[in-house]
Amino acid sequence: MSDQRDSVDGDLGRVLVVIPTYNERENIGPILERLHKALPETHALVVDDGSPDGTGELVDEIAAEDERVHVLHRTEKAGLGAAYVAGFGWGLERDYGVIVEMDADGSHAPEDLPRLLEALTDADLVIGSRYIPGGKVVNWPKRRWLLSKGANTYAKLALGARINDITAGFRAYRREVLEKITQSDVESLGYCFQIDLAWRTVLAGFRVAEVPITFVEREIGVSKMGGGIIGEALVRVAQWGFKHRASQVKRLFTRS
Ligand SMILES: Nc1nc2c(ncn2[C@@H]2O[C@H](COP(=O)(O)OP(=O)(O)OP(=O)(O)O)[C@@H](O)[C@H]2O)c(=O)[nH]1
Ligand SMILES: [Mg+2]
Repeated sequence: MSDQRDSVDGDLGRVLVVIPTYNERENIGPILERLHKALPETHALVVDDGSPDGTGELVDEIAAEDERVHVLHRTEKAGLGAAYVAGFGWGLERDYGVIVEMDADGSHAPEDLPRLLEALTDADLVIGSRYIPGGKVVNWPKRRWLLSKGANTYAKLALGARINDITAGFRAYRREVLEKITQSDVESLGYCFQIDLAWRTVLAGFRVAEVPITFVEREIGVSKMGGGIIGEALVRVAQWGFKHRASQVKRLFTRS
């Protein structure tokens, strides 16, 4: 096998794809296969929160046969955000130069990942975006589309961030970004976690790029989306927006 790396720019280093799972037994095998077909050298870290359906044990079996697959077992379901933060920590302790967020349910196509990595050559965070030309969503009822689009418009207005899909969960970070933005605790859980990290990236002065992706709603398994997740995002985003605007005003006055 060649020692060519899956990242486009050799300087970016090795790639780790972090995949959080909760009851994804039927999805995880096929998604890992698709990932390695698209990017044979890339490593995957599955972060499983003790899935009752045995997802964690299944990935243990896969990992025993495939050195590119790793598992982080956590004892209880603690939310997507906490699972990602644990996964990032695992990756940062090792020599990965790029860390990717990807769902296990097939919504994020591993086949799109090479394009995300390519865009990292000129950016520090690349977001797979549904809401730029060329991006789209498949299999969503109108209600769900409106919710997602509404959340993005709300966040864009509240924060003034120039990101079209700030809630998207398919993204690639240079390790330097995660080293910096996870220095302070990340408490956001659901939807809001993605907004939180993107906003931290912007505030820290890193470059954010978006590439269009097709998002496909899960066919197998159960969604974990609920009302609490939406409420959390509404409140927190308003707080961040207010804080940002207040600091802008303060700066204006201290300058003059
Ligand atoms: N480790 C861990 N993974 C989770 C948790 N909640 C969700 N996940 C995983 O995070 C990914 C995204 O979760 P989904 O349930 O698909 O959430 P969603 O994409 O907002 O909603 P749907 O696509 O409608 O199902 C999937 O791979 C889930 O298995 C959690 O508490 N812990
Ligand atoms: Mg999903």
